[in-house]
Formats: sequence, structure tokens, C-alpha cells
Amino acid sequence: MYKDPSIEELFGFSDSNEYESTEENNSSDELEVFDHKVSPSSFNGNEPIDISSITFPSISGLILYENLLTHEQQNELINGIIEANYFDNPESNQAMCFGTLPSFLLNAVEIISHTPGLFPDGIQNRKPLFDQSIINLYKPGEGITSHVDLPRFEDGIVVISLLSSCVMQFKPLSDISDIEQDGDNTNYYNKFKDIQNTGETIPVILRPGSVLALSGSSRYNWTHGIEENEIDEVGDEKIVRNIRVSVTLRKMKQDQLLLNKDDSNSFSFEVKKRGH
Ligand SMILES: O=C(O)CCC(=O)C(=O)O
Repeated sequence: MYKDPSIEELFGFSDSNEYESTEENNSSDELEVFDHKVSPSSFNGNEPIDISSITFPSISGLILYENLLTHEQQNELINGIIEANYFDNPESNQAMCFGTLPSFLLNAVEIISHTPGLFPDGIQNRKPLFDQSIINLYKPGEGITSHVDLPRFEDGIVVISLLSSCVMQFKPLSDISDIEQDGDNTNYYNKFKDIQNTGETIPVILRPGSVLALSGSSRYNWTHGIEENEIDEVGDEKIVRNIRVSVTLRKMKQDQLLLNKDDSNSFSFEVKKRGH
């Protein structure tokens, strides 16, 4: 019978009793652990047959592609993340990579870059499409505070979801002082006027293999975040969260690259505990 992998089976550390595997501790058996990590059954089902795109009438620029990545492509990402050892330290749950993207992301980026309608052409055709990635690890119940991505990143952001589903909440940005400022960028967040601000929070279910694209209003005029819940309920659907990994892909503004890096082609990464 299918059983979700535990955090130590995936990332090789034991964190707390809460997440302790009920199975025998097999962490010394690399091959078996590795098999468990990568088995397609870890994704609970059959090959995806239905790639569907969902748009959100009140959030312009937001588009969700479900099943865009096959189980094998999801496995490739998870294996790459495991092999990069980002989360060897149980305190770490966020890895930020700058410059050249890690090689295990390249196939997924290739798929995304050939997915029509994800972004307006000006974004979709830029080179490179992305040069910065954040990999977030969530234990069941963990979330991320609602935020708007900083202005130092270009328009056109994607979030790839892996392993488990959760609900991301979109809230219209009502007050510019609500968000973290990054220099003199106040106008930056107000440049899209197509928002119909009803004050309503819109839940978006992010399932494994899905890719969520944010551009325009959805990127600048809405906050996005994940509440700290073990169970999400949307309509009739009840989602029991398990370990989730997400990959956010963005492009840094050119002037930021020059400011921050001697060599814009260099690769660097930072692993830390999510601040929010
Ligand atoms: O984990 C997610 O799905 C979203 C991550 C995110 O918004 C971020 O890293 O800024």
C-alpha cells in the first residue's frame, strides 16, 4: 500500500517524533531509501493524462497548469534537490540559487519555456527565462507569509509544486505599506490598474506537478502566501498536507545582477531557514 515518504527518508535527517517514520529505520540503506524517494508510486498515481490550464477571472496574469510535469520529471527535480544536499541540516528549509540555474532544473525550465500562454510573449521569449531559483521545503502544517515578490525580480515568476498539495491564498494588495520595501519602488507595485479589488481572498490549490505562473497584476498587485495549516479545505475538497517542496523560478533585474555579482554567470547558493 502506498505510504508517503517521511522527511528523513527524503532528506536524510531525523527532525522530531512528529515526523518520525513508523517504518524500520532504513536510512543506512542508501539504495532502498533512494528507491523509495524516486519510485513513481511516491506520487500516488498513474501517468498524468490531462494537462489543464486554469485562469482566475479576478486575478489577471495568474495561470495554473496542472500536471504540466510528469511523474518522471517531478522525480528528476526531487532527486536533484536531494542530491544537492540543501536540506541536510534539519534547520534549513529554503535554498536560494543565483546565476546559472542548477542543472537538475533545466529540463523543467525547458518545458515551461515551451508552454504556450504561460506568460505574455515579451516575458516568454526573454533569454534566459529565469536565472534565480528558490527551493522551499515545507513540513506538514508549515506555510509562508503572504508577500509580493521583491521589485529586484523581473515580471514573470513560476512556482513548481512537488510531493504534496496545499492551498495558496491570493489577497489583493490594499496598502503599499503592507509589504516589504526594497528601495524606492513604491510605484512599482501600483503600475497595474486592472485589479478589481473586492478585498476577497482567492484560494488556489497547488498540486504536485503543477506550475503556477504569475505576471502583471498577479505578480505586483496581489500578495500570495500559504497558511500554517495541516489540512486545507476548499469547497468540498479537503487536503491533508504532507511534505511539500516548491521551486520558484524568477529572473533578476540586470542592474541587480551587476550590483550583486562580479560575474553574472557565476553560480552561488545560500541555504537558510525561511524567515517568514
Ligand atoms: O512555496 C510556494 O509555493 C511559494 C514560494 C514563494 O512564494 C516564495 O518562495 O517566494
